[in-house]
Amino acid sequence: MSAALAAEKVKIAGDSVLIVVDVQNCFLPGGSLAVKDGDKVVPVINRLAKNFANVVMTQDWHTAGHVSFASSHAGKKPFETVDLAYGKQVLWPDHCVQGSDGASLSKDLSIPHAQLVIRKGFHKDVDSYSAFTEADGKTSTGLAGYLKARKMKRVFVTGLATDFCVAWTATDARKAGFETYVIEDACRGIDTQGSLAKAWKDMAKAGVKKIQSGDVG
Ligand code: VGL
Ligand code: ZN
Repeated sequence: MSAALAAEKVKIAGDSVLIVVDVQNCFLPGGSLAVKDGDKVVPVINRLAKNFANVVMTQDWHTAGHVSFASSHAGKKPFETVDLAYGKQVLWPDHCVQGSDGASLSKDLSIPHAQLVIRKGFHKDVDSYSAFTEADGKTSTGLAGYLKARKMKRVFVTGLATDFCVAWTATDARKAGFETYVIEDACRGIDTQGSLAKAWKDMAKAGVKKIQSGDVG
């Protein structure tokens, strides 16, 4: 890191919360929707988490036969899209089915002090990349209310996948009024049809700040 940047460390305070997005077996090597190098985020997140008094984790938590699964749409394959009532939906391999092994958080996460695990995507006909608002753009998960009740002001987002659940969570955190950082080296992306570059562009436009784990102190 440059000397200029080192002087500008982003301070973690009592009103800062680390959000660990979807570090679940399905998104890790060997999982049904494995993110390339997804496991590499785990040691980085474990290290970061030691510096945060406040940690929230999320869990993608779908019904069997969920609308986001390609298998629920005749003739469709994973990574194709369909138009649903709430907009365009990317279709995925079956993943993170409630109560399944694939839906479990990685056993290598070491964050015993995490205070809340928020589950999302549990309505059969609506996806939820964001930990704040479902893909219909209006159904709240309750996370913004929780964080506000806990007097949180700064949100640091990490986890999987950069271009979907991390990006949507970070953008919605900004919309809810939180100062929002995404820690790039604590995330990995899926990158389908240019989604990773687009996600970073959209996040920047929303006022989300991109930093590295070494910038936090
Ligand atoms: C995710 C695709 C489908 C994610 C979840 O965690 O980024 N991506 N469901
Ligand atoms: Zn999902």
